[in-house]
Amino acid sequence: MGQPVPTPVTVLGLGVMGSALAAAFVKAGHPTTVWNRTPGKDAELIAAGARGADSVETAVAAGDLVVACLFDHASVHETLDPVTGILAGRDLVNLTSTEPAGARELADWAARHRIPFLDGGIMATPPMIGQPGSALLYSGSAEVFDRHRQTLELLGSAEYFGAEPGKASLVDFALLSGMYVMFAGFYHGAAMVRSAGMSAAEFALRAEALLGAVLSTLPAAGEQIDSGDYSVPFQNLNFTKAAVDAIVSASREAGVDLDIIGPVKNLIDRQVAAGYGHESSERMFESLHPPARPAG
Ligand code: FVH
Repeated sequence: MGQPVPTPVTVLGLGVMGSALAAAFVKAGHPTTVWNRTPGKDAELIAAGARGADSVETAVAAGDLVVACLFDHASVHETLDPVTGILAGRDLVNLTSTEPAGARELADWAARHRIPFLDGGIMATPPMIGQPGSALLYSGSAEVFDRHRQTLELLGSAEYFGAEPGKASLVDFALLSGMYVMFAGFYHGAAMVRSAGMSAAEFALRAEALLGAVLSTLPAAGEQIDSGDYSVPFQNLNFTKAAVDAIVSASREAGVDLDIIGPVKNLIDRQVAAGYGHESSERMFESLHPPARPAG
């Protein structure tokens, strides 16, 4: 039996990320057609073996799998609304960063136009595409995911989160929120130590070591949050409150704004005021008024 014929892929959007995606498909031998709104961004890809299309219509017509990697939700509609007739029956994977509600809206739009649709979130930077550590999250049509799983794995590990089209985007944004808040905490610390003459670069080495070490406690924290039982503390809220109050005071002394650490103190204070000081610090999660735990 011969090798399976590689799926013809179309990539719409040749920004830094779209170009990296297209390059991964070309490298793996997929017939790859590329299109970009502003001409001239396809030269390297064409030199590597891609076919450049001068219109969205031509590009879409060339692909069994159409990957959109555009600026935002509005640019996806601007690009695809005029070509729904040609897209009908072709598999569309949207890798443009789109909010969950936007992903659901696109899924409804696609269903109305008979376009099998999968939404995706990219947990990687452009140079990471196709390299170990690149991860892409998908939700929407299981059929599209199953049909193209091997092709999608060329970009990074491919994880499917189910038929609800907004779920991959929700997980994507939840992960990014953790990342941004962690970096903001680093910026706060760097501002504090600057008052004593330490550079951010020097502080970063220490922060990297500490944060790297404590990250391994996340799975246990997640399990405790899911259980809803905070009665056995790893570190109790009274202890954490004393530490964060001291950080607030040291920050004031260093002349650093409390915009980042202040809300953390508020989360703790609300639980302590409610009488939970002897329970685990993970209880500050409850200050966020999370929705009820899923059954099971
Ligand atoms: N770059 C990254 O690290 C992140 C990683 C996580 C996921 N994001 C998302 O990927 C989408 C594309 O990101 P990008 O880095 O390729 O972005 P740019 O280099 O700015 O390229 C944007 C492309 O979108 C085209 N475009 C913009 N507006 C329109 C429009 N109205 N109609 C058609 N195309 C449009 C733009 O074309 P041009 O300006 O060259 O004509 C670029 O091809 C994005 O959702 C990230 O959040 C990347």
